[in-house]
Amino acid sequence: MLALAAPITISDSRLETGASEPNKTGRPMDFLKPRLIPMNRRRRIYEGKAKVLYEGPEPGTLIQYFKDDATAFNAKKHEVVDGKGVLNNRISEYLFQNLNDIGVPTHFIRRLTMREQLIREVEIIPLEVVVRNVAAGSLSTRLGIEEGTQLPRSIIEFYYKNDALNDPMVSEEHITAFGWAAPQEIDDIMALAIRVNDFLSGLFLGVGIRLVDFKMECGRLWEGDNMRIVVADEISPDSCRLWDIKSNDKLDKDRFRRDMGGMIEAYMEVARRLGVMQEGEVRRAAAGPKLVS
Ligand code: AIR
Ligand code: ASP
Repeated sequence: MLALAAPITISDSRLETGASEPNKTGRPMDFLKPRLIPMNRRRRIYEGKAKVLYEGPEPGTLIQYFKDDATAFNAKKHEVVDGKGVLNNRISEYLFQNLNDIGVPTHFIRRLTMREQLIREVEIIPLEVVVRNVAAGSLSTRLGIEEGTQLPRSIIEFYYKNDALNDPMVSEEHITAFGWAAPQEIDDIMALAIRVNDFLSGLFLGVGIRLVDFKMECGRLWEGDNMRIVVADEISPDSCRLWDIKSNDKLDKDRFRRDMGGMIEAYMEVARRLGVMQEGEVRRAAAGPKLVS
């Protein structure tokens, strides 16, 4: 059985390296990482609900910073969940590195600190690409299919990334007519989505987790005159539905959306099973007292 008990507040200080963090405590910056410009002096390119993008150390690179903010229902529901950013940074790093390793192109270069990763600057295609293997969430609601029903085949859906419109579902017709992506790009995106789904389904199955569905984003990466579509943003329990294979326990953001509690414990369980955070590191993070600075 999984330990998904009462939510535990994780001390940020225990999870952080301190490197290029907002220097609230007046601690000296980590001089072991002199190449990084302190975060408060970096140029902020974009701030989203769960992440911030900063100018990177070289042209064509950005730094992606993972916040602890959890939002749902277009940010109508918002909470700060201590430690979430650290876990998502690690989990996303692991998944993107694996995708890079098998030749699925992504924006990911390397992790920098507990909350930051170096990425390639891409032109984000304004679509949320959702791949579903098992009925859940909005598919179940929209079509009246019971959650947990295995789908006859994987289904790819597109949503237009627009908070003001609540990310409405769109078809390929809309995408090409309004110029969000060209027909060839849609083909490339779908081919990527299938590869990502096949790979991640297997990877998660290996650690006793069913990949029910996930959302990915794509970007155009320019190399001289050549452009290719790569996987961008993040892949983490914030953007996937992950169910324990035996118990069907939810190990993802639905714990927050549905007020189930135990969100951070679920994310830690995913990190532990993937082996991305040392057993002791996860335990210390969970058991540690809240340090007040
Ligand atoms: N998703 C969609 N928008 C934001 C996110 N994170 C993800 C959900 C779920 C999948 O896309 O986390 O894994 C499908 O979501 P829904 O709500 O359409 O069922
Ligand atoms: N994170 C998005 C929001 O704030 C969608 C979601 O995950 O439910 O609405």
